[in-house]
Amino acid sequence: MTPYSNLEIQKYWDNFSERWAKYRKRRSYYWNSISKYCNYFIHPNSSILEVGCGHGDLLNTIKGKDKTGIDFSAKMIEAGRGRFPHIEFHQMAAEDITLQKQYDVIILSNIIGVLPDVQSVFVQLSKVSHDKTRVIVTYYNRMWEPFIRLAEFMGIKRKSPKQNWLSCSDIQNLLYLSGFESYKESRNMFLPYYVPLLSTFLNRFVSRLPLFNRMGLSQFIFARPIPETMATHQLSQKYSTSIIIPARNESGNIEDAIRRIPQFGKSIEIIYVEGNSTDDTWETIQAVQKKYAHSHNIKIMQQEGKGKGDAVRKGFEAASGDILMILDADLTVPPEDLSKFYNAIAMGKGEFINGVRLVYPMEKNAMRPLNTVGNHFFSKFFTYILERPIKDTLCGTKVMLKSDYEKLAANRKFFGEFDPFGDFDLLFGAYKLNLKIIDLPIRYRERKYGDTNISRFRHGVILLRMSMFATYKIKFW
Ligand SMILES: Nc1nc2c(ncn2[C@@H]2O[C@H](COP(=O)(O)OP(=O)(O)O)[C@@H](O)[C@H]2O)c(=O)[nH]1
Ligand SMILES: [Mg+2]
Repeated sequence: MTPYSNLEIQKYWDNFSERWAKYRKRRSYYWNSISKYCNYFIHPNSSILEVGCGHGDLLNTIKGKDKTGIDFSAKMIEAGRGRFPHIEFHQMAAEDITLQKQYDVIILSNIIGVLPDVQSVFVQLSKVSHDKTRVIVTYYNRMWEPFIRLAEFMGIKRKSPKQNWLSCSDIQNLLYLSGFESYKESRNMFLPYYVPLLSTFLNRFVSRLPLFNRMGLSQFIFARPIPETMATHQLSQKYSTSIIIPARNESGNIEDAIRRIPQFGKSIEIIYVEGNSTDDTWETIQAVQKKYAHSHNIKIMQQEGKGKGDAVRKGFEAASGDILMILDADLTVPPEDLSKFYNAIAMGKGEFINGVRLVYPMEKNAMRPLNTVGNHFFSKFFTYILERPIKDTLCGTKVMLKSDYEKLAANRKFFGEFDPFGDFDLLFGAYKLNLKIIDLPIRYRERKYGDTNISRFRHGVILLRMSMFATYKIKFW
């Protein structure tokens, strides 16, 4: 049964329906900016559900293959069907969702402020979610409450029904209580009206700068269903893994890698990708493949192109495992630790597992001082850009599902082929795919054989240039 307060609100929206289209149109700059931001993270093939869709204006401007909207106001739904015939509409209370489908993306845009019981709505979302569903909650930033009240008082803004004014952590907590974890949040927008140049400057630039980005009016919270806990035997049966080992002048490390990689998951495939070596790395790889043929599934290949990034991409293409891992051939990331990466992704702790060298103290010569300073700088910088704590960007080991990598590779033109090392390419791609990125600390070791292939100054400049480019593509578009 719909609670009494709900009926009152329903009446309010029914009455409002007639003026809704006009009102949305007048405020289209503000509303479109919300669709635009959500669209950045939505794949065009996704199925979308909007809860509290009104006439469906947001759904109409959002990417997606099939779109469904529910709203408890019959008048809103009726008008929506007339305006947007390509959207599937249902008159339905958010507290009692009876749809039979699971959606890739569920959006609640500026509705939680007027729901009498937000938690009971969030609980409903489980019915229409699968493991990889993304929930996007948009809402006013609570810091703006006095200004919005003032705007309503002065008649600049439409008077809305009494708002809940939930803070970001209130919303995250309500999501958590309902079975969802929020893994990323962001804010933007200082001027919700279009004033040529000024709006662009304030909204696209200033509101996205550090510190200012806490104050934006529009707030976005990204959440996903909390993964179920899994018994150890389930975990070990869940995925097969491909470990890609890029190698240039690593002859003395090749066999150690095989000896030290532990057993985990359903099965392991090891892929060596050699390129541009001046020592006998390739011969060693061939010999090791033969020597371990009885016990290990080893593929070997040589790259035509240059650089680690190119080698990793070649290995990823050839991989047949469910999970893709990179292991640097210099074994500075201990191969024994790969099982931690497996557990993290198989348990669903994260969807992109980022190795981190900067948590544990390092072996004395593992990283040169200037590299350490550089790495700390990039860590701060990336935490800002990617809106998640990213302690290290350049650790050799990064892990993701092959199915996600395929989407990342298909979308590579968005960032362009700009990264010779491949680390940023993967991190940015994962951000754009809206994956949950998590750090996994490892103990970074000294190289036992050979020399680094990286030249600090030349590559440092390339990294800076890539960061600038990414800042533009991720933050200030
Ligand atoms: N196939 C291939 N592997 C490379 C190339 N450049 C570097 N690597 C490998 O990529 C990994 C990381 O390189 P490394 O020289 O250790 O860089 P650092 O860890 O930043 O000092 C190592 O396993 C290298 O052997 C390349 O051009 N081709
Ligand atoms: Mg190295």
